[in-house]
Amino acid sequence: MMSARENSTRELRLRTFHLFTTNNSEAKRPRSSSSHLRAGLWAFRWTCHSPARSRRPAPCCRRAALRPPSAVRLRRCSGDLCGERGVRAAGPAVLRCVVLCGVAERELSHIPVSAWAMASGTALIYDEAMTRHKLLWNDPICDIEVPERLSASYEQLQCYHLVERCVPVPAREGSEEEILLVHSSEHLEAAKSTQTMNEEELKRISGNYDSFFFHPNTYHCARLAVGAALQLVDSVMSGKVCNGMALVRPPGHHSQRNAANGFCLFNNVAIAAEYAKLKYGLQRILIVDWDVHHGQGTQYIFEEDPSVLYFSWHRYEHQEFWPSLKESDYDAVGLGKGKGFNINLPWNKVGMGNSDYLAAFFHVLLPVAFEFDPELVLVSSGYDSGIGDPEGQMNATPEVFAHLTHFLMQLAHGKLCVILEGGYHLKSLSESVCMTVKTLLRDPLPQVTGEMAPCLSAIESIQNVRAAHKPYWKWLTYEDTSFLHNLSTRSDLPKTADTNPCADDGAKITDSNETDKIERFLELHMKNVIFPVPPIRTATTAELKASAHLNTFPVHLHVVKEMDKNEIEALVSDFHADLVKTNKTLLSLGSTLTILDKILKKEVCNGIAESPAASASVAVALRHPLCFGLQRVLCIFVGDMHIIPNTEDGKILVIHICKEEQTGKSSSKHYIVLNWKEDADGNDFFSAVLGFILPVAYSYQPNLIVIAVGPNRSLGISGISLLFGLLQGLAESRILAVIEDTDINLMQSVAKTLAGASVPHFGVHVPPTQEKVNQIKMLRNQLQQDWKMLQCSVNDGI
Ligand code: X5A
Ligand code: ZN
Repeated sequence: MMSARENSTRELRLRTFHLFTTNNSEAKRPRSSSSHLRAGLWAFRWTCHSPARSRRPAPCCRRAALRPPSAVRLRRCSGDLCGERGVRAAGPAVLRCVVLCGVAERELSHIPVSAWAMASGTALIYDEAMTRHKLLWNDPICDIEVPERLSASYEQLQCYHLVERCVPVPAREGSEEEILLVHSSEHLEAAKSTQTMNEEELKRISGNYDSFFFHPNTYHCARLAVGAALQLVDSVMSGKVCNGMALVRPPGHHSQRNAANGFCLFNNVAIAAEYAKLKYGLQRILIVDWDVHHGQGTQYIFEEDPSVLYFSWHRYEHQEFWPSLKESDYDAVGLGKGKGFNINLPWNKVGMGNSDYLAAFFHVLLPVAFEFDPELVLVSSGYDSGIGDPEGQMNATPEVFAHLTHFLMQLAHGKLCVILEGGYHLKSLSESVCMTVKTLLRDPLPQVTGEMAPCLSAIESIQNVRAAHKPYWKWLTYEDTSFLHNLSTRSDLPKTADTNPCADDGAKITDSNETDKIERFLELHMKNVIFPVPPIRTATTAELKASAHLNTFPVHLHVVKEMDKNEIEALVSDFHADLVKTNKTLLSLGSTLTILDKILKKEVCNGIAESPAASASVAVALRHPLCFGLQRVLCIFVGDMHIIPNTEDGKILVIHICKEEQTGKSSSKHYIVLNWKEDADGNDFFSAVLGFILPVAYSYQPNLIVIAVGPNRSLGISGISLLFGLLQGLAESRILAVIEDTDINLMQSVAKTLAGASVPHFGVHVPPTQEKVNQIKMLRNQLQQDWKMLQCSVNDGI
């Protein structure tokens, strides 16, 4: 007989196993394991609440409080938050266990809390009822907001077999009380009164607002849209799922306290944020609005509220584009206590594309978001910022939304709620929705297509918003940011040549010919973008698994068979026979190559190899993939590197992170030295990853990534995990980890991150020192001609 403890640990592993099999096999999901899940074999998930955290980074005990104890004893939850059966750990961190399927409590005692980081599952909310709000008369402004936006998106999700991989969550009507969290009772009553109106009356009352139409079903649909957003917040905050998406109509972000506006009646996302604050005591919520319109409604609602950080990029064209407001510009930073918590990135040109959006994330949103350290992330997810949209006229292709989603999944322990806003090109919309959901489900990401260089106008906008926010954010303290007043897009100025050819193409996409053309383009494009996902996520060798005790750890690692000695010798002698000094080195090279082979053959996504000589392993491993015909391998090496690989042919790019200049070699295009010693009192590395490493990596577009940790590493575990987490979006997630370190915590953390857990919590955020910022500045100046995603201002060297 198995003891209760063994039994529950077994369940824990089964669940984890299930997670990866389902995540990775698109169509052929093992039915039996799915019904196991439904039957509640693995019946609980964890979430963590930390009570009363101060908004500003406080002493490190704040973070320490978040770390769960090694095991918790389960007892009934006091019910103050969830009202469900659950647990409460000793200490300030409250761990709640939601018992979904009635597993007896005594069976669940002493679950290793490492399971906590694995809270998993993606909620999908869709209710056909929300297709029953529609325009009844002729109105050329409103006629794009059609019911098919919802049904087409859902059908495309079905087509990719994504629906069945999500946890279905029903929508509900938001209550009047919930709507009143944001809206006035006058507004609520006006909306309610439209249910019984005839067409003429509906048309008249619609005329009271800018760009809105009422239908007799509108009020019901809008309440469902609100309720869907709240259901999603509840699913994520209760730990039932880790993240999710709600497909809703009508959208919300233009709606204001007292007015409908821009196809929006109630502000779904704003209500969700207020609800999360109230019900879960959250103190920091991030709203990312990637819709192509400015969510002025959301801005007004949170303008003075420092607990909600609102970021929006939007087509602006010097206030020419709807809603044509002065307060949509970069200098609207928030009011009163909310100063610094409203971030507007106005696009002054149409045709912005993948690289412009990524640059905005690297140089504006992500550093702010990491410093803000949200407890929950909400996305006002409009896809009218995607290619083919008649409103946005931008050029971003669906796969970029996978990357944007992936970045946001690294915040707030992965607690991410994506709520639909706009998006009016049905094909572009539905493919982008699929990219988002696929990423939420932790599939490997497709490569972003197109030249990786932001256009001049995008850089100008980025520079100005950075300048506007410099007083409010520590990471900007030592950056030189100055306002740029003469913008290249001002019509009274002579036009400067633009670096991005796409951006010059401001041709209007209005006629149906254009729409069809983009539809055909996307049909083909997505065939190239979607790729078969390897059946196994993370590979390791038996030796490592035993030595690092990773078998007691709830991450499913696939053990690969090792090569025999002769085989390795034969392979190694082709490259660097001289490197192999000991038998042990030879064997570890064998493990490394075995795992690498599996990655290159696409049998596994990623893998971890332990090596007593990381430099040697890396030197061999770096040449091996080139024989497979890969064109670009990115190697990030942390610590002392004894063998510097030859990078002259451009097929290898090395970023070497070490304590001080020890190689005597200075940085060049393909060999970059970053002297970075992580601060002992807190984490300052994220600014280097976001502002430097990611832009270089995205500019390079590698086909494979090798991240190696050698001796004498200058980064802590969280910094290294952050590298793994953020770089996973590249190279179709093909990452090989080579680790020369006996630190089990490092191994486990890397394993977890590769297996798809969100990055662990960092130490307290400290701003990088002036010296460190200067180094990045110098490297940026030296390299931004080669690696164009580094550009974030037009002053230096463009
Ligand atoms: C949600 C959304 C757009 C309104 C445009 C009015 N609204 N011209 O995308
Ligand atoms: Zn929009």
